[in-house]
Amino acid sequence: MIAPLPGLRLHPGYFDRAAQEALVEALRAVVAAAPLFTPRMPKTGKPFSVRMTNCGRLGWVSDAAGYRYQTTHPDTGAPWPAIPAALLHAWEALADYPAPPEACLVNVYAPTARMGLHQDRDEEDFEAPILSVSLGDSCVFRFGGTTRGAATRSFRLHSGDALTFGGPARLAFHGVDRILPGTSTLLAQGGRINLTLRRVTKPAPARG
Ligand code: MD3
Ligand code: FE
Repeated sequence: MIAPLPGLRLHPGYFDRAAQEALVEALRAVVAAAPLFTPRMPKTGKPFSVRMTNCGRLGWVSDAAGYRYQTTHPDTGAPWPAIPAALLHAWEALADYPAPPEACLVNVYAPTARMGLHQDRDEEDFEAPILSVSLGDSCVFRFGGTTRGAATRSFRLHSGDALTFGGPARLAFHGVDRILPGTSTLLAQGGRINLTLRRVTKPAPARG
């Protein structure tokens, strides 16, 4: 048994079924304004198995030129739609951080999609936690230490779960080993959606 890194907080079932359905409706509007795109690996251009979009002032994108945050959709050039209010409320309740999130990455997993072990380090501000919300089919989530070689452990994330990653967990390696098809009835087509809310820039210091 590997001790989890301090700073990881799991809130199982934070969103009840009605709240999950409302989030899916809000995400339909997000995807209508900002269509899903297939990110590609820097340099190789190899496509991710996960499709993505974003809401918020800044969106995370990846293509042959690299990983970055930008204010516009890579295909349409339009600004990203607003972050749904229910997610802003969850950030206020769970993030313990004095500034709002700037980016909400929407990852859409088909039943065979996965995400390799990685760190999230394209942000300027590592003091803010990351808030993740799972919807749809459960997945096997893998979580390790702050070096690639550190021991990892895996656990399942279910529809409606919220997690915050702050402190040492903010820079932990993590990934999604696999989706567990047929474990949720939330999404008619099956699969999984993950929402990741992040602060990207450092907030202006409070004046006093
Ligand atoms: C731990 N997404 O978008 S969410 C990502 O399920 C990403 O789609 C996965 O990793 C997904 O970058 C995992 C949980 C998560 C998100 C960000 C983290 C865990 C994290 C950042 C630091 C440590
Ligand atoms: Fe990540």
